[in-house]
Amino acid sequence: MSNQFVDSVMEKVVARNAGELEFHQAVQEVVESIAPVIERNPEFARAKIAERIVEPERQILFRVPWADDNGQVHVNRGFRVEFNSAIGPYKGGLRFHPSVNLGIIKFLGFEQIFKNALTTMPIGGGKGGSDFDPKGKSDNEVMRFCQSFMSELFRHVGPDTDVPAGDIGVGAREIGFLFGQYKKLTNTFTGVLTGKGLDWGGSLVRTEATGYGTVYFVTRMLEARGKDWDGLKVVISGSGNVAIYATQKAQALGAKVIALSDSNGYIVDNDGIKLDTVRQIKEIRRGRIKEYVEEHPSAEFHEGWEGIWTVPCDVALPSATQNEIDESAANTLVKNGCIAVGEGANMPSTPEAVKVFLDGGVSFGPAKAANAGGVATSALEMCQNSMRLNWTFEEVDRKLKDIMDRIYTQCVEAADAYGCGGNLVTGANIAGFLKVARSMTAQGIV
Ligand code: NDP
Ligand code: 2IT
Repeated sequence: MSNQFVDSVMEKVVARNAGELEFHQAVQEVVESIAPVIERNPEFARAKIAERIVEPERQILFRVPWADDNGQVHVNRGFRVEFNSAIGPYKGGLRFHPSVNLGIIKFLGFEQIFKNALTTMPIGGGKGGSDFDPKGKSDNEVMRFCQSFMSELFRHVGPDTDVPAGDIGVGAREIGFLFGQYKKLTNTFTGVLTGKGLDWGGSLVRTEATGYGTVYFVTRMLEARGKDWDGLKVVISGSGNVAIYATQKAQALGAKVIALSDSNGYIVDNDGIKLDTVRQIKEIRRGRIKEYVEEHPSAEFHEGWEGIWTVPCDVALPSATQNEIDESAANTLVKNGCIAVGEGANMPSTPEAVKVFLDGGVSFGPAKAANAGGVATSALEMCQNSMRLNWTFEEVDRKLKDIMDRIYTQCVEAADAYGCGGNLVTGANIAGFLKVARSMTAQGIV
């Protein structure tokens, strides 16, 4: 029955979304996990919850024309996939990267449904973005692009409808330009975006939240093995928002972060990464990670991002992009003694890599649980915007920590309840699914 259910859902998903491999991959994992839930809850089967949840409620594709500093006109494609609103307004980031296509936005939007449910906050799932590449563009070019993007998106979003935020290539600068254009077009000052600046409606800790949250989640995984961060060697891929603040928190808890990367290659500093240098390069200069070795000549730079997983470590926090750890990289990590993996990025491990980790006794924190701290803090930003007041750093950080603890507990309990104790992948999928499935059932066939 389980296999039949998985095959029948997947057959339709593949036929209806041809060529969208990342989307198929994300759906396959969830559908496999929830097969026993459907078997135990016939009302979900009758209401065709699984078949409905894999179909976005709405998909918006639009033209984004803009002119560069030389007056040349460019045309990009904009996306917003409003996937599921059963438990709250659509919520999820915007990704600006040349690799963006509909399948990638759909995989991210689908993951977001379950992640957002796990946060315990009232937020539905959505994702958007563009194949625009902010790298090498001037601030004015980025501003014109963002204004053009929002000139279409504004009619589809709103503080009670759909609330975008950042993701790859979208940080404080882009959120500022997007917010300014939304405000101008609608003449309203609302919490329509999260990740806003602290002077104009942003929340303390949102910048740090995804990286911090991942480290809080892995703290619980380590505790279950009777360990803490003190003295552990940590490898973190990427050197963007998630990687930087995962590094900061892991270091604060006593770990030694020895490697970071970008799409060109990776640095290894066996004395421990000097985060001030990384922040100067990435956040201020918008430079490349290889510039780190100019200031710290005892560190090494290696061409090629894939090699980072050959650096021996106790804990790996993949925090760059999807499918960055394949089966062979996972085998290398296990062989080198890695005991825990926390996914800061979305779907960074291939299904084969996940199997290697689970079979190899590695504590594995799947993305939709481990990196949920970012969107959870976005929901706390929405909360503060609605109340028109701001919490202190300590208050938001304490709430974030509580949320990550509750996510961990939900994953463990759901895995136990379905006879797969210790498997947080299955646990996360089941716990996230149950909340959305109950809500969809209660709300009828809509
Ligand atoms: P940033 O744009 O700040 O940083 C992305 C980092 O990953 C850069 O160092 C980038 O290098 C590197 N990278 C390596 N390969 C790729 C590739 N093929 N495509 C894009 N980037 C690549 O993004 P974030 O840190 O915000 O996001 C990193 C991951 O975390 C993503 O998977 C995102 O979906 C996920 N995430 C982010 C959240 C957030 O709040 N920001 C919340 C939850 C998950 P380079 O500069 O060379 O491109
Ligand atoms: O993948 C993610 O959870 C994010 N990029 C954050 C989304 C958000 O709305 O804060």
